[in-house]
Amino acid sequence: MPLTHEEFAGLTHLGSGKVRELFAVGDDAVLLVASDRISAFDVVLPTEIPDKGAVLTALSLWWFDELADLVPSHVISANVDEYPAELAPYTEQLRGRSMLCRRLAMVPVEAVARGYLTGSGLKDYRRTGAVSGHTLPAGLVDGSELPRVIYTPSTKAPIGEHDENISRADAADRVGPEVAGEVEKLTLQIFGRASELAAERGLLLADTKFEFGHDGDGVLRLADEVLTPDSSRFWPADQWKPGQAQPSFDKQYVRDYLEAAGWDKTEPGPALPEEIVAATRARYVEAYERLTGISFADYLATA
Ligand code: Q0Q
Repeated sequence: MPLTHEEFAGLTHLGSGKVRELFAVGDDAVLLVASDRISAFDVVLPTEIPDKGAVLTALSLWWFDELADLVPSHVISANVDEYPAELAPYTEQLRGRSMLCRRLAMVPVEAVARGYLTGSGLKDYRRTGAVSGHTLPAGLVDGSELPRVIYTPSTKAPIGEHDENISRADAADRVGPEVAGEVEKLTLQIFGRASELAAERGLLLADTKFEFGHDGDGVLRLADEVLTPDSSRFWPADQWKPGQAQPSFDKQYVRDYLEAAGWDKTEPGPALPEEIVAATRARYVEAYERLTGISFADYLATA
């Protein structure tokens, strides 16, 4: 069965994402656990992708290191053998797929940067000609590269609902102008760095979502997962073709299978055949290895 918070029954469960779990560890730390679950069209599918949680954890950890000169992160450790004693019963279930992090006071807006127009941004653009208050040129289509990278904050919707894009002014009203400005500046800086690195490796970073929070000393830290295929849209650069839905680097095999199966996109979703599972696992591993230059086998061997 997919890893769920019931497998960690002795821990204090703080929340669940579609494919991740959050636990409290003492008063000052949290444990982020990434499952092998995969979602498509907003539905968590019944079939797991082996090692998906470990690949995405490895990728977040690598990005946190890469970005450390721009912004501190919330990570305390990802070495399960150093975790607090209360986690000891779960060491092997946590190995490679978890991060022990500082417990932060989270900034209550999603920090989204977009270099290309798709998803909710495209939807808003088609309705209003703008996204989060950024008026865009006429004639843009699905997958269009934007004239410049834009910061499009959104609300943090409960599970099962969609985040709502808000204006930068609204974000400032919610979190204060100083924090809003710092979050925007960091989001655009990080996106610029990451999109350059991805492009050098043949991947277009279309958009991504960051979460930030303040630690006990008031330091703003980059939190959650970072620049993974679950928090970002990565497209193969050599297949980029504006005017249609772009192939997802990691989920396209799953999406194509589900469309061909005639699934009506309601829960629980069909089981995935093993060849789709294997090909999708390979895509996650390829994304990690292409972006980091590190073999996933080496990561697993040292986790
Ligand atoms: C925190 N989340 C995300 C989540 C459910 C992930 C709150 N360092 C932190 C973090 C982080 N990261 C959070 N809270 C306090 N300190 C993370 C959205 C929610 C499952 C997985 N929400």
